[in-house]
Amino acid sequence: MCGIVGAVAQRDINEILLKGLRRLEYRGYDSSGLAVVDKYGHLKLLRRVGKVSVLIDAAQQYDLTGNIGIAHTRWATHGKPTENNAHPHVSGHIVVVHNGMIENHEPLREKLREHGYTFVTQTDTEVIAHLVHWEQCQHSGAFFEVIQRVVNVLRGAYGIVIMDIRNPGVLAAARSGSSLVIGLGIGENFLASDQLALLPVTRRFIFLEEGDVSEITCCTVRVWNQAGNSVKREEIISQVKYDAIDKGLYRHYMQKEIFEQPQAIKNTIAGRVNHGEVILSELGFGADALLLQVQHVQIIACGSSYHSAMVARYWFEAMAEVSCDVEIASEFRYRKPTMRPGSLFITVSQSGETADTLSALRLSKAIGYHSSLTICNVESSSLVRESDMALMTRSGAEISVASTKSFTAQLTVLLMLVAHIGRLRGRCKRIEESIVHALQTLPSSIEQVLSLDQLIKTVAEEFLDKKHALFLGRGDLYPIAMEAALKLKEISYIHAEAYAAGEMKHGPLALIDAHMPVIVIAPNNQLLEKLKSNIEEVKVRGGLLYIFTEKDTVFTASKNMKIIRLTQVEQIVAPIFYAVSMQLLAYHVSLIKGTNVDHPRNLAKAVTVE
Ligand code: F1P
Repeated sequence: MCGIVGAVAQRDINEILLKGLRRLEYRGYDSSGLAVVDKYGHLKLLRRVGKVSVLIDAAQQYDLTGNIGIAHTRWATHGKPTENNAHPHVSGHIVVVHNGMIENHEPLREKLREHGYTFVTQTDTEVIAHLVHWEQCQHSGAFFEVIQRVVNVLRGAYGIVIMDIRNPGVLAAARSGSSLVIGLGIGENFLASDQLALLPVTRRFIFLEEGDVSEITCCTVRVWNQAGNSVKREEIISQVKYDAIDKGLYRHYMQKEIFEQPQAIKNTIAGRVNHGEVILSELGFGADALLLQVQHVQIIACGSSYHSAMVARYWFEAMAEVSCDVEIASEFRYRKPTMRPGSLFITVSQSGETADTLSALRLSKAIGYHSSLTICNVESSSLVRESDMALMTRSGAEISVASTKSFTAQLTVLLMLVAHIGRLRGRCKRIEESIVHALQTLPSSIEQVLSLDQLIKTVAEEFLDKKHALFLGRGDLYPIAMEAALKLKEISYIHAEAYAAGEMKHGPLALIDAHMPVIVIAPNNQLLEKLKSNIEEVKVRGGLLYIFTEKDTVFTASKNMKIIRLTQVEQIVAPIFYAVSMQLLAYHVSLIKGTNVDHPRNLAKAVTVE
């Protein structure tokens, strides 16, 4: 989604802004721009459609030196991705960049028109620029007070950074539903939507909280909370790796992140499993007492995170013997959910900023859920801050839009949580021991899947001319079929569907012919024989079968049936293990089709708008 960088310093900041934009590219965007104020107080504005490199090339032709500036990568929501709609937006002496979406922009636009403002873009952001200008012209007061008045009338989600050309030593910022971080320097300060943008200039950060308004100069940082009171927010030293956005020797981030999974899982279980036990002490004092009262688990998530939650549902019910519902956040938040007594509300999210998931968490509090827990990859995220408890996935920064290592790390954490809650509920100790053992052997099993990269590539070659694909699984591998279909469609643009294999005869069998590839996830578990009957149904109708299974299962390859044999795996972790083979398949299909692996069209890494 959109990205923001702002800087106020005693040195020239245009390099910092452009470098920052480059480091935000992974979030997905379609245009970019920057505005600086030079030493004579003149505004210099440059915007371009397409890659940040286009903006950087254009910047070579102008003198964009200045000590204060703001920059933005835009992912179009209101108005097409054109140069004119790209941020920053200007109203008189006010310059604005904005992440998020202003829901009441239409009535505000009408009102501003009555005040004589003319709109030159189709964006909702232009409303903010005019509003700040109007407020400042109408009433005297400090810059932050103007911003406070403006945000009071805005509805929706925003992270905004504002510059006043007449006062070119101050940047103002406000956040509600869209993250903003202040980077602290010596004689210089910065703002960004993501700390990654600022790692070349600082490691010291202040994460703004919901409703905060802030003003930074090169030497001062001030923050006011939603109630308008001046507050001191904690300074944090970032542990995020500087080279988190470095591809190393890999061709794509997705490839790198797929191959990082054995290590990501090792990191995720480190210190949390020992002698057959799961230890989740980071849940905090009193957490066990809370979890002991849990009678039901409600999990909310979006996209790949929803699929990991779907797998966890099988696990919670089978291994911790607690009932579990899973729902997509955008559905949950807009129906009128009834709450079962003693329900634990879990959110799963790699970014921790997904707008719908965050709103669902807030709704859960309003309707009285017992307690909330998030499983997340970003410690400083809104979900982590707003949940009662948090369990971090430790997969490291994930850059590719399509989730891979964060997905398998989520499953790893969910499985540990199942073991933990199961133990508290007095479930069989042997289950916990088996979970721990399976998790400890998982990294080496995944290494073996990764060693089949070239074999999976040859399978992928057969998808070059395919327009559709069907993925089948049963039990806890059904959500993995869903995830596999999502991976394939998001990065190769092949239309893909997933079905619980037992559902085939209720409709999808009608699709089967020699042009329809059917990818079956066939682990060596108690459902294998059932699955074989479903495979037979496809086979006799001439379907093109690709069976991903283990070394010792009994399958005979035939004309239209390819068997891809992976190593044997502990069945408890089979969903995590097979997910990796499906990621490799999608990755290679994308390569063969020549699509943009890391930045699939129309998609973004953090979905901060609903
Ligand atoms: C959900 C999600 C990801 C997906 C992509 C867009 O985000 O759909 O699963 O890979 O990055 O967002 P999150 O809530 O897990 O951050």
